[in-house]
Amino acid sequence: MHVKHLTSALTLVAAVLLTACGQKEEAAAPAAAPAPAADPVVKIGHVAPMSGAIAHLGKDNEFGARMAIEELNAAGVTIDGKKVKLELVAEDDAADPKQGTAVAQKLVDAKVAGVIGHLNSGTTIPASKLYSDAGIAQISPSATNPKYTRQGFKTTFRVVADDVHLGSTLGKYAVDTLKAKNVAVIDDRTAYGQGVAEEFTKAAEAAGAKIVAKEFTTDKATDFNAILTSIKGKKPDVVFFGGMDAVAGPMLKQMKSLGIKAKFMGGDGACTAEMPKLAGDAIGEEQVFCAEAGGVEGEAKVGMDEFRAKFKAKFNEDVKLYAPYVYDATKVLVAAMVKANSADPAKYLPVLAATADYKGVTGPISFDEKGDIKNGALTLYTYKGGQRVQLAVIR
Ligand code: ABU
Repeated sequence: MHVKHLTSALTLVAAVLLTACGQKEEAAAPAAAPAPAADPVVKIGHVAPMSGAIAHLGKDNEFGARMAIEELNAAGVTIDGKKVKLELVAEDDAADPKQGTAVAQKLVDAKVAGVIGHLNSGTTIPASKLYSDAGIAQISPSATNPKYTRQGFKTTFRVVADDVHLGSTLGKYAVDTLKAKNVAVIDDRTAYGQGVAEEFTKAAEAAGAKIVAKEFTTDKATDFNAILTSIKGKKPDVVFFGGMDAVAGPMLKQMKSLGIKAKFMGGDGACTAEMPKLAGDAIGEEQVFCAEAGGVEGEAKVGMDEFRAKFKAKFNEDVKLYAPYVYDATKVLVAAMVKANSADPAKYLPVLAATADYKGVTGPISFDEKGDIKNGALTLYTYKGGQRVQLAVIR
């Protein structure tokens, strides 16, 4: 054999032997234990303003969602025979309608199974179209503008009463209980503020009050001297403000410095535990009256009180307004998935719509044909000694 051919043949034999040895070594290595399969993840979106003037309320809402998700994961959630891990996907809409739709699209793209939020009517309503188009269930724990659930979408739900209920009850209360004859109305031009002020106005007029002034501001304003000076000249018994606590607090301070002694009323957005901090001593004793868009009393209050204590222990903060409603909304959503044996919105949406008397910390939850809470309550509050004090629960 030619030397060159002999060398090639030897090289080939060596290569075959080396490969065979390698294979033998591999085969001899102990097989690695298969990694345990991770629980499938079900993503739940949450949106609220985590920046801007009402970030304190957004944080309150997000804490409510976190608490529910953590409890559910700790207890174990099984869907279709498989243990799942719930994952909160939290977004900040800064209470801004444009940012609201941007983060809604982000949640749709992230394929969340459902959304809790948004906090504001002005963000919740435009975002609801995106969730509806994507077939994703949305439960708002706090947006009270009636339009939200009146768009014919099958995906919109709300666990609080709406502005028709809020505004009409407060308007009647102003006249029947506070004996207001002359009323001034201010709103912040948001979907919520303007809507609740209109409902209040209709009810106060129907009950016999005269609207002596109608003014407006914005949800970012800090100086109200011009509108309050004009209002002062009209001598109202009550000033109603449609807007949030971040504006209501400074407005009360400026009313005090102008010597306006009228009672001050607000809807749920100005009915927070933060108001005494925001208004300081301008909040007065029983000068401010407002309503939360839900509430429990009697034996049902035990669950709410326990929730508040647990919340305080966990986050070292008091509930500011809607955290318990967010907590319930999250649990109602997951209960529908469990009952439907699916986290696919197409499968669990009809089950969610049929929710019947779910026992929440905020009271029983069932939805009407629009997705609104059935038989929603309101809680009237005033402020005394720097504390929010409950007056009555009204259905
Ligand atoms: N309901 C008061 C706060 C949220 C909103 O409706 O804009």
